[in-house]
Amino acid sequence: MSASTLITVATTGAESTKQDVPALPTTLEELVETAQRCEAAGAALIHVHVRDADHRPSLDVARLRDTVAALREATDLVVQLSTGGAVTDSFEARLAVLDAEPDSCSLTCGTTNFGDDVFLNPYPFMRDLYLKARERRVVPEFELFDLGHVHALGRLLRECGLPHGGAVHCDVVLGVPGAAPATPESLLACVAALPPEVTSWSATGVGRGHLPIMATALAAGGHLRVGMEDNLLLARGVPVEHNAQLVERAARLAELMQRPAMSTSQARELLHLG
Ligand code: KMH
Ligand code: ZN
Repeated sequence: MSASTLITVATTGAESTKQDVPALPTTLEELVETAQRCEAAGAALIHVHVRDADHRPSLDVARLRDTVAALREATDLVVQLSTGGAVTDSFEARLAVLDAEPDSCSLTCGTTNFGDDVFLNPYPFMRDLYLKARERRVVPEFELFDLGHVHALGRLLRECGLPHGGAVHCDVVLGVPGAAPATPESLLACVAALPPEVTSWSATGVGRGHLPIMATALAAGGHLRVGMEDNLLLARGVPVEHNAQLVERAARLAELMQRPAMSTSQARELLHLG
């Protein structure tokens, strides 16, 4: 079991609107300020979705490049761009995210119902994204929303070999409406089925399941992802005002479990980033 805990912060996502959630960091200035406070609170990796001037989700490559550069300038966080984007984004636009040259990218291992929508990730797209990430020397983080995604990850690794750097890090995302629920049982079933190539894993609970998922992940040797992409309430009726609150709580729990938050350099070692 890793002696320390990688804390990833997923600050923004593509689903909540600025109008509904004014505290959501949607401008570059807000994102950089958020990243700095989250790094100080114990985060080592930032999962990024960018927004356009109207606060709408965007996969514009110039905007993504500027964001990567600004985050590198202002923090030492590992910068991960979402290739999931929004459910309306094309495969082409999602593949082009890699042209912004992040350290890491998300790679979801299967199609899933996503509320009333469908988040499309057919196997040939997963493979194209995986091969392009390796060619661009970007380290993928495999997003697993369901037990079937865990098996699809195994197929990808068997058929295509290891990713750039050789580390295989995945994030079990539970509680998406339409996918596996955010329960300790789901998390442990997914973890038990992880392919042998996996070198580390984290877990995310969407919505109110985030606390039991965090506690289970820490107890089972996993790492943590928190943030306003996944959860907008600190407790019933108490909105999150800043992503750093969620990171601070995760870091406190990790410390109590005697697996304190890892530094950004430890995160780079874990993920085999140069
Ligand atoms: N916004 C979701 C459709 C990812 O970042 O890779 C996809 C998502 C996963 O958030
Ligand atoms: Zn995301």
